[in-house]
Amino acid sequence: MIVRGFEDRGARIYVAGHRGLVGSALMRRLRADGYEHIITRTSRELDLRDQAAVRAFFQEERPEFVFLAAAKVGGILANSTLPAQFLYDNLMIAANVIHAAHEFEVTKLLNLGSSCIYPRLAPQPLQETALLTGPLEDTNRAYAIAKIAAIELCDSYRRQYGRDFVSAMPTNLYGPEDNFDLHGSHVLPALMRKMVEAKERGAPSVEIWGSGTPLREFLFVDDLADACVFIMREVSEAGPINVGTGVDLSIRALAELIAEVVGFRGELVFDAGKPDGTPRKLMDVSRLSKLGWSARVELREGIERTLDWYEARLVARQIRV
Ligand code: GFB
Repeated sequence: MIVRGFEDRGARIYVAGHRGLVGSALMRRLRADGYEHIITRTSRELDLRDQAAVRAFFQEERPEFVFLAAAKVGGILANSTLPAQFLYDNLMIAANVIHAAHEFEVTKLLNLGSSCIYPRLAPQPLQETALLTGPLEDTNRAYAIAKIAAIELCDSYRRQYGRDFVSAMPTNLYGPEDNFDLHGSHVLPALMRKMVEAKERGAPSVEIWGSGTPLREFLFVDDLADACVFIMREVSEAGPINVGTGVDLSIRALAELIAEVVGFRGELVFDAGKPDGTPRKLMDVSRLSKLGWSARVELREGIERTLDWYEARLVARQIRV
């Protein structure tokens, strides 16, 4: 068998989760780079929780490179109210895809996780070495444990079988194709939607969950896609690799910035009855920056680009109705 490198534009690349926030950014990037053989399946066509189906898919398609961007994801409310789904779905997806990648001799696999794998009160900024050094944040413990298991799977297949499986841990992501459903979404799309709708209705205020004091770091998803391609090309090591901007801000400051971009001039009302989650989770991104990668899109620019996409989607929907 000829082993092709990732720079070969004819390489067979499977993007698991190609319709999601991360997967769709990867698709944009890989298409722009001229890759000719990108393999995808919707979740209807292939249930990644079904081991036999995943095995049959790998046997049929024989991907050479895999981006594992398929996951059950959501914001703080979805994570804390659906823990069984977050744990089971993500464990099954990871176990099935990573094992099949081993069985069918995938050249390289990139597993995507999240900054919530680190202990709730780990020293900031979060270094990769903080993994498994303390208790996790309660609101997303189930999801975090599934993502930690996925890292361990990659590292174990590397150790036992010499597989080149790597794990990238992005900070909180946002951008086109994000989930704007107010129960399931993360904070940035939720606040964008609330403010766009409040501005339209002329509402005097919007509700922000929690105290507004938690600190979060936000990475534009096209920057993550760029990092994924970089890691696929350049990095072959065990352990999580942090991907972020290295800069964070409070939820209140984020809300003020989104209000400015959207043009919402009403009041921000904080609902202390809703959870704050982790007080802070700023990534230490020095490992990746030493290897030569850093984020490019500033938060304001990323918010503007996301708003353009969201408004265009709203217009498209109105036309379709
Ligand atoms: O983005 P988010 O849902 O997730 O919430 P986490 C971040 C912060 O924003 C929390 C506050 O302090 C929320 O209380 N917030 C304020 C809001 N208003 C809103 C709102 O309208 N919607 C939402 N969703 N939040 C998730 C984890 O944690 O982050 C996952 O649950 C995952 O496991 C993901 O790792 C990246 O940053 O708290």
